[in-house]
Amino acid sequence: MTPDERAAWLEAGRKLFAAECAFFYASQRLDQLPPPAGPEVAFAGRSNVGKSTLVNALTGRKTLARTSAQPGRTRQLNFFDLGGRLTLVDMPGYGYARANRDVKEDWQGLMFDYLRGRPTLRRVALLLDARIEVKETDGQVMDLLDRAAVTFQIVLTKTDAVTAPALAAKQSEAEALARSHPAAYPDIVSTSSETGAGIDLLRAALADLASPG
Ligand SMILES: Nc1nc2c(ncn2[C@@H]2O[C@H](COP(=O)(O)OP(=O)(O)OP(=O)(O)O)[C@@H](O)[C@H]2O)c(=O)[nH]1
Ligand SMILES: [Mg+2]
Repeated sequence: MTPDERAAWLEAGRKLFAAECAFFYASQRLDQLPPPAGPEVAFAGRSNVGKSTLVNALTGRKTLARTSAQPGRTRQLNFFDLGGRLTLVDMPGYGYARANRDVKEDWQGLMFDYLRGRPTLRRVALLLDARIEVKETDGQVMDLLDRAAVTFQIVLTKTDAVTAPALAAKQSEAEALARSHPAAYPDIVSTSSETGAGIDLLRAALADLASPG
């Protein structure tokens, strides 16, 4: 990309995410999803990785998606319409062992079924906490997305909370993971919802998937 192309790319992301963003649907059951319409991007990752906080940071709204210091906050698929051009889906987290067993199986089952079968799902932003080692469940979700041929992009979160060398090591690890999964988008994005680092890059990457403005 030339500097001019890059500036235009970032501007497209800024413009998309400056649009009105509104919550419009929550589902706890797969037969209660909103009818598939425009392109969707889902935010997936372990409980507490920062999915809901990232949706807020991208849209510049502090309380659009509900967040919590306790894992297991988001318990349904929450759908947000971004300017009529892109749907953002804040997902429940996986790997939260303390959830009540039935509830856990219910929402985690929904999540996997959604990821496998949603025709309008254009990409999954797969969040990995920069402070925490990659877990077995992360690998299982990446395998599932490979099998379902759903493109996913690895997004590192909470980069404000690690040292520069630790972040560099994490980025190499994430890039290696992306290379080893056929459904992975090659570029990873390192973000902090706290400082705003990388948020403009992720906005631009997601704007590539949106309906024309
Ligand atoms: N330092 C730091 N903390 C963050 C960042 N993003 C999120 N957090 C914190 O991480 C915790 C979890 O954030 P959530 O956005 O609720 O996480 P989630 O992935 O939606 O969690 P579930 O809905 O439970 O799956 C909160 O205490 C956030 O303040 C970040 O970029 N930096
Ligand atoms: Mg959440």
